[in-house]
Amino acid sequence: MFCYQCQETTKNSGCVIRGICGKDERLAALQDYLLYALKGLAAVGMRAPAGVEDQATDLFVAQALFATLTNVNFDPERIYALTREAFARRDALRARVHAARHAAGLSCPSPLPEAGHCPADGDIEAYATLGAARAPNATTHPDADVQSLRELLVYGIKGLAAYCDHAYVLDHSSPDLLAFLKEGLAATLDDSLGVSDLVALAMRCGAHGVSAMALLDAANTGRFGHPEPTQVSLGVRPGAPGILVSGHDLLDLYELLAQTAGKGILVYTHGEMLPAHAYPALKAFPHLAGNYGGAWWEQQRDFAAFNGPILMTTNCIQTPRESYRDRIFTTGMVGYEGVGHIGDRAPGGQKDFSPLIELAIACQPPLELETGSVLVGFARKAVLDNAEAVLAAVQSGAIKRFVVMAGCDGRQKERAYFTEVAQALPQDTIILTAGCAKYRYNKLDLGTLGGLPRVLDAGQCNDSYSLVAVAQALADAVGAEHINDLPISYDIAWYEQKAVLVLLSLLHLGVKGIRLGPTLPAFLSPNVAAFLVQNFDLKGIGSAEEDVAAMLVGA
Ligand code: FSO
Ligand code: SF4
Repeated sequence: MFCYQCQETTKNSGCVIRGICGKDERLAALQDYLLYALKGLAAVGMRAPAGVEDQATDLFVAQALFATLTNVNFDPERIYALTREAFARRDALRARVHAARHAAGLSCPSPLPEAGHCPADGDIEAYATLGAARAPNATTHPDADVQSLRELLVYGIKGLAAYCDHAYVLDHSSPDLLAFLKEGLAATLDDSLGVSDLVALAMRCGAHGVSAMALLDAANTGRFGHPEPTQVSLGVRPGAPGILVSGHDLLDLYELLAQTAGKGILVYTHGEMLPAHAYPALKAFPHLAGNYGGAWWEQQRDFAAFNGPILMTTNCIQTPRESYRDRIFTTGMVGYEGVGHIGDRAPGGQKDFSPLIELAIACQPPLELETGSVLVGFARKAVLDNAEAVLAAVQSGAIKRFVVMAGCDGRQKERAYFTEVAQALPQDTIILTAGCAKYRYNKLDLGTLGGLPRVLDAGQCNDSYSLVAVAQALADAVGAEHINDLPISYDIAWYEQKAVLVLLSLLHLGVKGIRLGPTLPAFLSPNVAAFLVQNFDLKGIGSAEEDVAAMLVGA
């Protein structure tokens, strides 16, 4: 196997024996073959004349891509089924495209790449063998920079696919976004595209990332209201069993809350579900009891102690320990071999969470891990409602600098850097955060500034959009030409492919001088990394002390 799509890749080079995430060789090969099939399907889709496009297939591509993100789907049979479906859709679409082009008197532009017509037959082991031959290091392009940019594009597209799926779950659609997934995937099979074409595609991927995050923001706020500043309890309410919900899918949480109402069961959030407490339609449920535990990588400790059922709505799932294996459930695109799965909702219906509810009633209450609370809910509306005060504080010099510390958390001890930066930033700075990166400092008492907490938590990683909206509003208010002219520094933590998309989105917006850590992506070739340094002043992280000193003078 060879996989280097996430920040925790072995030796910051590539996982070759088994993924640090737990992905084994067979699953890696099956995922590689699924990606290959999706690229073939996309290549066929790109030839469809107007009127032959197939929105259901385009959405399928997004969902199947989502299954290949880090820590989403560890179920080989599910990946195999998705690959079979990809090939079946490819072959059906190819027949329709062929007939439509023939009827319109159109000739074939060029031969389809192999992925567009290879045989679809094979059992799961045959697919694994074929997939092993399509690992990123098995299909390298002779030009290392083209290879690197293809991977950058694929990982950005995976992040885009995940956010598209989240928005579509809430009935917010965008054919443009799905069309770009197709275009970008097909481009990675096109040998006529060189470095400058692929750089342009990566930037367009970033532009679509901004649109996807805006779409998801509209979907979440349209359905659940605008986040409001909210104190979230970190302890447990005594005496009642609980269900723990993790991941990013707010609709799953909503339906679970509705189905558990009045049943004597408390619902707690974990990891990236923490921001749910700020949404009016979710916080209205009195049995939404608090947030339990830390970031995704602490789940094995947290889930063992929780005692009740756990629902994984999206990434990041880790190998379940025996102590809670029969209490953890997946749903949506998440999967884990041997773990209970809650099926999709029928059109207009709800998911059926009764297996978790029945189990919860028979479980002990959670063990308390900590006490206290954290403050969430500083998404764009909550911050902009305070715009005058924020602006006055900036103009008077009371707020000297904002530091965007969005992104992901992870296991590596080097991530202590982000805690150290948060602690070392002076009292006249504000930290803007989104994503699970916040767990490195959101429980510290960093005080307030001008009536605002010094850590403004906009929400999940997709709510990085809120941070951009705040920066843009601030730039407009002070008459700055570009958000780069504001006193804002970026110190971003990344882990998986949604974060790659967030990075491309920031680059598309022209943000310069981003620090990215704990390491730069292994899939950046030396020349591609140098290009990002030269054109965007992208930097790796240094020591907390040096970086804080540099950020305070705008470097
Ligand atoms: Fe984190 Fe995992 Fe939100 Fe990611 S829980 S790491 S970038 O999946 O999606 O921030
Ligand atoms: Fe390794 Fe990350 Fe790939 Fe898992 S997702 S196999 S940890 S590079």
